Amino acid sequence: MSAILVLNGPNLNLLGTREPTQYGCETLSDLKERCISAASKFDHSVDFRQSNHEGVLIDTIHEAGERYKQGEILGIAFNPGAYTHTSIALHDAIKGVDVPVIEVHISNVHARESFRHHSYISPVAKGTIIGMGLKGYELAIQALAEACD
Ligand code: CA2
Repeated sequence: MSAILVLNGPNLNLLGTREPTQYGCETLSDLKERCISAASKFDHSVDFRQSNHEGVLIDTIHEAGERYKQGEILGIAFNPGAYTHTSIALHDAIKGVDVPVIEVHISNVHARESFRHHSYISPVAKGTIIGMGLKGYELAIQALAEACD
């Protein structure tokens, strides 16, 4: 059994507490359950993490690079939160390791403020899933589980 790393960035610990129109009513813990259930359909496990700190996210991506090399993980479903739009450091971290990353956004960032339209992550991601709510994480898990590379 391999694992899929589900990594969430800043403020996503607040899921389900505010802004239900953008992010729905489910909590981060509900999201974790969804991810575990989605991965179990492919006999995979989930390593579910959230951090509000850019450096912790970078360290987790570096660690994932090592784990991918060892065959321990299949890839990362990554919602970088607002760091999507600001972080060259996260861009460089993903570029610096060999691990497939699917970028996930709960809301349709292109239908929101213009500062959310640019992503530093998309050019280094294998793919992006945007605006599909929490279902997007399940789709990312499916994509990583069914990938042939
Ligand atoms: O749509 C997404 O998933 C985002 O990555 C969410 C980020 C936002 O900055 C990105 O532009 C798009 C924000 C996550 C904050 O989540 C909250 C959830 C509930 C209450 C407050 C914040």
